[in-house]
Amino acid sequence: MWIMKRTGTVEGQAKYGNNFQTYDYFVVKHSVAVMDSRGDQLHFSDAFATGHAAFVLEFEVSLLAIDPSIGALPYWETNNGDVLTDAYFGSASATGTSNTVVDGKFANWPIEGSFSIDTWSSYLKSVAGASNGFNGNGNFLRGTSPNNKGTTTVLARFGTAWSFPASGQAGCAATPACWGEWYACIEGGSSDGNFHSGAHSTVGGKSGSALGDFMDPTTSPNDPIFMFHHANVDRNRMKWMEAHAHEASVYYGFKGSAGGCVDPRGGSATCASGGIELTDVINALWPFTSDQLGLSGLSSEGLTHADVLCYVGPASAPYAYAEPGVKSSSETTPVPVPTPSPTPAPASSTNTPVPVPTPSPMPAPASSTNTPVPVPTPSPMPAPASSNTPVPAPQSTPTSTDGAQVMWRLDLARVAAIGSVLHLSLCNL
Ligand SMILES: [Cu+2]
Repeated sequence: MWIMKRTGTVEGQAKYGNNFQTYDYFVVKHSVAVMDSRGDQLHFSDAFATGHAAFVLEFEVSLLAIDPSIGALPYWETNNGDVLTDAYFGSASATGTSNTVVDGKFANWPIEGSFSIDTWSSYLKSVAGASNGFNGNGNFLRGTSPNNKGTTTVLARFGTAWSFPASGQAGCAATPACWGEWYACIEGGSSDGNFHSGAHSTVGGKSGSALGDFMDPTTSPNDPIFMFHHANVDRNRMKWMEAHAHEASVYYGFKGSAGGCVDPRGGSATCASGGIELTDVINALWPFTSDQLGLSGLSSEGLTHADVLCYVGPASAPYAYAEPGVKSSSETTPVPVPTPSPTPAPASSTNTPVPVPTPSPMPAPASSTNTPVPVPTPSPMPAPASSNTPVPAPQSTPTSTDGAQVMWRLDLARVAAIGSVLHLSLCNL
């Protein structure tokens, strides 16, 4: 991770290949998603888990491009002892001047202090109805909403250590019926508290108008603990999906904007006005490609929420999570970053066979239940629609001269009716 922090994009990609990205690439990408003019593309809605799954996976792919022997991105099992120590992530509250983190493996971790979004403009796509509202706070790579007036040039934490019991995690993984209910559970719906945002606010903390970096909702990836916490949140998503495999054919009840919003701060968050439906490209202003995520089952320049549900699920993702206490068999060399808990095992190193993603039958997006033949949401991406969307296995050979596109539409219509029935019974739509 220090190599990602210290190496420029051109140099890094020349050395480690095109999947190398700088650490700040991820901070800025997250910030652009949060400040999208349509509303937050990654939080408060059904888009949270698909968006962060893509985000963490892209980060892992970049990390492994530098050193494949790491095996996988470790996760922070939040019940597994105190990792906010010198041995791991450094202290909270932090012990340096102005609450800077000066101990642990990320001591004096730099925060960009001469930030300009112009540096990143080549990554931004043109999307109808959307524009980027992020340009840092002053010269800092920190957020403006809420205003983070932190001015330290290294990572700051004002909060305290935090843990969330394994029983609470297990409850969220097992109990909620549908996708949105799982999200509500991890955002405070558990009797054990708030599994996702609780870490951000408790560890990050604030002092006056300066937010701890992990608490700044726009630029929270500035704190490296973000990646390890979100790997664990993603582990919970995987467990929930595994426990609800019978909902796979209806995209686990993903409802997009129809599912409403969850505000972990207890307010009334407004859902984004676009970008969070099942067939929308995730974070279209700065999308995730199948190459960036190391997905071989599809080819896409802009993955949709549906794509992630199909290709980054328990049976299809290019990684899997080892249980706490179980070492990945890929750990033949010491892991450079201390692992507070065992690393998730990459698919190739587990005993569990990982089937080639088979996104059939094609479930119907929630919004399509009244429409026999849903039309895919127009995508700003240049890739053809048929490659952007999981295509069900053909049931019969199409006779139309329109070829694959017609086949796809027919199959979608065929399962749409089935899907809507299941949806009604499973998710109360
Ligand atoms: Cu986030």
